[in-house]
Amino acid sequence: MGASTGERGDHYWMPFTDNRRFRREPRMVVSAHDGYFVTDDGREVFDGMSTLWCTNAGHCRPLIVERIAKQAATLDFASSFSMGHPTAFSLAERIAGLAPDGFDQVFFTNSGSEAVDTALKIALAFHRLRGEGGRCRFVGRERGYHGVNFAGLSVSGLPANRKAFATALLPHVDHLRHTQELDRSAFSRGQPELGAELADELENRIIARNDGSTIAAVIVEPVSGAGGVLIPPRGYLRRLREICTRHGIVLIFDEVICGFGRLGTPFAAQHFDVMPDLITFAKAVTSGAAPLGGVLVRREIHDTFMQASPAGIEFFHGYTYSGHPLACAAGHGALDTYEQEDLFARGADLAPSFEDGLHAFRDGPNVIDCRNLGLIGAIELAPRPGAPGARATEAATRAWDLGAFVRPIGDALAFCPPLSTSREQLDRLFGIVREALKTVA
Ligand code: PXG
Repeated sequence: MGASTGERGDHYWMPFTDNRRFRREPRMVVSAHDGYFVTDDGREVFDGMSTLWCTNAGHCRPLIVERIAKQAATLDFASSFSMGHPTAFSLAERIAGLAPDGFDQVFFTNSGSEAVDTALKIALAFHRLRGEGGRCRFVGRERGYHGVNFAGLSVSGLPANRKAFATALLPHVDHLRHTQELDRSAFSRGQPELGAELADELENRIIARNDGSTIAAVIVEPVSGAGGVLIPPRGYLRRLREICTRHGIVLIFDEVICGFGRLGTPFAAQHFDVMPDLITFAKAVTSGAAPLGGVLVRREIHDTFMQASPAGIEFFHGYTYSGHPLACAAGHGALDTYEQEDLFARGADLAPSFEDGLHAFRDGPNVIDCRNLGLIGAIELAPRPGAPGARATEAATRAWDLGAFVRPIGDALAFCPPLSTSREQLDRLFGIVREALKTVA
């Protein structure tokens, strides 16, 4: 822990932070490189979470830095409202090139939250253009995280995030149950074998009650992250796809965490070989180096907008900074780095060691589950009686002091290392966490 933030001023209201505690116990990073943060007291801390599931290529990577600097000196800003600049068009083309076949349109936003709200709006407007304006319901899932804007929050399923705003969320939203079943699937390596039938609830309960013709979209994270790293059971996503197809419902994969190599493929849709209708992305599209998000849109949906809209603007939606030149330059730099260093394949190569390393915690103190897919995983601890979350929070704090950043989510410790992580760095990360767990009763 470094000095207080006092000399830096106390005017910054930090997001998703215990601000009062932070002022007493600040944690300041002043620089970063590759897989490491450097703290204000000069320590190197391994970033075992790609910061917030973002820095898939690591920090301050030269190709990204160069692209941003060059863009800033050439065209710092131009709007994308009825005016264009080449960096946004060329990045959209590259992202569409990585996406599954048929996803050839990209709508840029500045964040994952905006990407989610944009996708939900595209679904509504698409149905309306086809004369199905009665489709006004959305379906999300318990423990899902789809950002913090009103629509995304409405389909999210994290009670703490919703509580203060519950009175003002969207009406007509249903939630599927989540897929974590520790009683029958704890310690699954990769996808749990059991549980595909959990998807049937969409048809048997939600559609049965409301009629499929009232539902605009179903949104799920292929692997949910902020809800505690929940890996979908084998066959589950395919069943969701089949049910949505039967009822004409738009299926949205929120790939804000899974996108850009986390599962070894550019997008999770390719890993699972299940194609949604819309894919949201953000975070690793720039390896975290600049705020950028977006929605990948299937050709038929985009065609509908182009063909069925009256003359003029086809979609009354967008952000001042949609397709911001600096963010798009950062995106190019990230894609260059992924390509040149073959990082998606390197992540896939590291995944078996990551799995072995995580599952070696099986016999550790208080460990009730280890789970993983690609380079995302979690160790779940039994909650301390009367103090849920305390064990994981203490373990993560201890790990930080020992030189590794991991994220506590409830009583799970989440792991999401950069795709560029070496085996030695992985061993050291797990070694630190093992030390930290020893000290947490
Ligand atoms: N969808 C998913 C699947 C996400 O993980 C968002 C949307 C929203 O993205 P923005 O860029 O608006 O934050 C996210 C973001 C956590 C945590 O506790 C996770 C996220 C954000 C903040 C905290 O792990 N994910």
